[in-house]
Amino acid sequence: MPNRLDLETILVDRNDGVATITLNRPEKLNSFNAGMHAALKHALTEVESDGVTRTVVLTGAGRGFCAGQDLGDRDVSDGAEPPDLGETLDTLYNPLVLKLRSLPMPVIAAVNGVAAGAGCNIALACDLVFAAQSAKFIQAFCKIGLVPDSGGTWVLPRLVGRQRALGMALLGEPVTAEQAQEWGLIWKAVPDADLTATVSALAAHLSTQPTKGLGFIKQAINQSAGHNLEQQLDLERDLQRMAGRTNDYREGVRAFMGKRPAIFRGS
Ligand code: LHQ
Repeated sequence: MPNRLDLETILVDRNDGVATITLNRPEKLNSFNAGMHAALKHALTEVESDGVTRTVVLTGAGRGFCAGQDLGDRDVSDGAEPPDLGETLDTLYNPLVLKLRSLPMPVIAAVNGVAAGAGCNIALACDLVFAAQSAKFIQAFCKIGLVPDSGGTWVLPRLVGRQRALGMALLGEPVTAEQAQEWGLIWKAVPDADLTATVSALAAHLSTQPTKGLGFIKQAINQSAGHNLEQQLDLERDLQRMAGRTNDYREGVRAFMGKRPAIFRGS
């Protein structure tokens, strides 16, 4: 499989601490091929290390967010060697999900339209998910004989419980943005026309907040799923120790005591 970097498939806009990453294969509902995976990996590596990005927004170009894997990318004709989809997950999707979850700043998914298959689960790997009211969340895998991947079987029961997770995964029916919000699958459904402004305002706000502290919060919540209470208390202690050594903690307390707005630098 080629792993070339197709930069046109991923657009990156950086502005005042917010990096907006747009999946850009609209004619294929932003489904993933190897080139788009490589470009997204490159973009995420850059925003992680550029020293200025304090919030990441992930969205899609055109009428969809992402329809998962590009199904035209595999030879499924009679006589063709069966593809090793496990390898695709190992090398492309799993590292992507882990990267989104471990970025040391908030990642917002702005789900502008349908999020299907791995596209749905990549949105759910982000920290806060906003969706346009017309967007739909579809665990499409069962329709083509596959298993929800990209963390779907892990995140769904944790977010919405076993029954709804199984309903989504076994039936592959679209879940509306409003239903998704009601179930706790996503943070908020907003009118289509308001999605960009709502997410931009939130991203701008988050980029003025104590970025290191937000990164520690994200780490604590993410790790809680595999911890008992004692382990989690230990983790909170370790993270709080680090948070207490940040400049932003000092600034936050000084601003509170001085009855003035805090100016957080993300350090
Ligand atoms: C597409 C796709 C698509 C290519 C729409 N591929 N062209 C991981 C490991 C490795 C391999 C296997 O997969 C995985 C993880 C996965 O993600 S498996 C699940 C893959 N995704 C799906 O099964 C979803 C397939 N798409 C759909 O069911 C529909 O397109 C949805 C429900 C997302 C949207 O339906 P509509 O709004 O009616 O749009 P459409 O079907 O007309 O799609 C628009 C165009 O996009 C169309 O092309 P065309 O040339 O006819 O205009 C589609 O063929 C193309 N497209 N999804 N995944």
